[in-house]
Amino acid sequence: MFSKVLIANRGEIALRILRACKELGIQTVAVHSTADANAMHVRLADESVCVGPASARDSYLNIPSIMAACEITGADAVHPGYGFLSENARFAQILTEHNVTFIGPSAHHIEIMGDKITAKKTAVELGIPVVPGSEGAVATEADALRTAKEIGYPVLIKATAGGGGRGMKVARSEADLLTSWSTARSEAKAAFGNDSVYMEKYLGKPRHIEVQVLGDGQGRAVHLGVRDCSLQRRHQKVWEEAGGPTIEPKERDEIGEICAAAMRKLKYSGAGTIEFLYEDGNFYFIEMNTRLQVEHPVTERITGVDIVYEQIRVASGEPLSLTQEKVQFFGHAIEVRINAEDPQTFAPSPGTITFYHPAGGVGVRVDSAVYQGYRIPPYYDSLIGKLIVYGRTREECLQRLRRAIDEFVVDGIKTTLPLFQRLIKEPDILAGRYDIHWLEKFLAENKA
Ligand code: MV4
Repeated sequence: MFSKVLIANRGEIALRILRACKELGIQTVAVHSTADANAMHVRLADESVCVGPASARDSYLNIPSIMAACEITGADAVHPGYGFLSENARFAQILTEHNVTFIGPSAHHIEIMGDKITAKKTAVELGIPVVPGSEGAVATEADALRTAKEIGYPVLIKATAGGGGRGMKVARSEADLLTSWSTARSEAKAAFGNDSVYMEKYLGKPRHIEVQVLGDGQGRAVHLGVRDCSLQRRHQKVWEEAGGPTIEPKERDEIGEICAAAMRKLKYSGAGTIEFLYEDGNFYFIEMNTRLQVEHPVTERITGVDIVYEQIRVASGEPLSLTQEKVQFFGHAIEVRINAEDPQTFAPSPGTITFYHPAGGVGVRVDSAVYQGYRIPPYYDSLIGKLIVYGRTREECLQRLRRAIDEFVVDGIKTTLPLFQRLIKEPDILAGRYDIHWLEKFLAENKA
């Protein structure tokens, strides 16, 4: 096991990792920007190193600075959290070359999944169902026209180097196709420095369902079931569920086992999430995230598995502590993301928290790194906490969520809590009747 882990992140996820390290008896090193000198993750770590100025690019994304922090403190591993350097293959490679363990998959696996065409080809080879589409890049006008005709309209053109929704264009008919294709190419070039695009059948009303996997890099892997993350705005998830509501246990086990078997074949190491679109009872792979995700606690809640503990264990070379038979699912969990944002416009709302009272009680978990008097800096993403609620049934979970939202007080800034107060009254939400477009339609129709 490691003796000292450097946490290359901030906010609630830095705390989450710190807590796992403490429970494992591992020393912790926090890194921070000058803007985060008073942050909770710095206070709770055994040691801390300032790695640069406020701008993330010069601090949390600054590889030489973070390498120096490893060197100075003698850390033997780095946990990257999510965002920042978590899916940077070069960072994983550099750490490995300096005999510091990257707590995550190999640079090779990060790279494969970072290129969306390679990811999809790999998925096909591993027997994971994918969205019908082009075989590889669509490089010429003739190629685009022919492929779209084969797939059938509407089609979606996606950037090979994209992901998370950036660089996509829909073509509804042949009349739109060449414009969509060339726009997608130039946008991809501008955003990623790579104009390669590919094409897929456009699914009109899917749900976003993702499978949590864990592998030990030695050919053992398990799945921890699915999460429904369809409630999103501009590719930012807002509310995530585990335990349903649409996916039956049998379907969950089938898609889960396909994913776990794929990870065994790949000898995947660490936590990963395989993202699908789900429509009319079918799963279609879209991409894989090779990191811990924001919404991992809902899976932890319904399986009892500590995902961060497992990540650290397998990174240190130990085999996975669980087998698929030992993974059991109980009840339902929902996470809502509390962002420092205006609940109507979603404009960021940094500032000082003048009063803070998190919800508590049975079935409630709060992952946050804020406290009363904390000043939220304007430089980073607006997530200030996650409220995770459990119930034996979805109904019980929703009742608890309702009372937990009522209990939660964050004063001095605007937060997304009032949005959840509205959502929890919506018949579609209560019935679990929503797809990836539901929230944006709701917001457009209910402008206050
Ligand atoms: C799609 C799609 C419809 N059809 N692919 C958006 C993010 C990226 N991960 C993939 N995305 C989509 N791919 C096909 N063939 C619709 C989306 C999509 C979406 C997916 C998941 C969650 C939210 C979304 C919001 C808009 C579009």
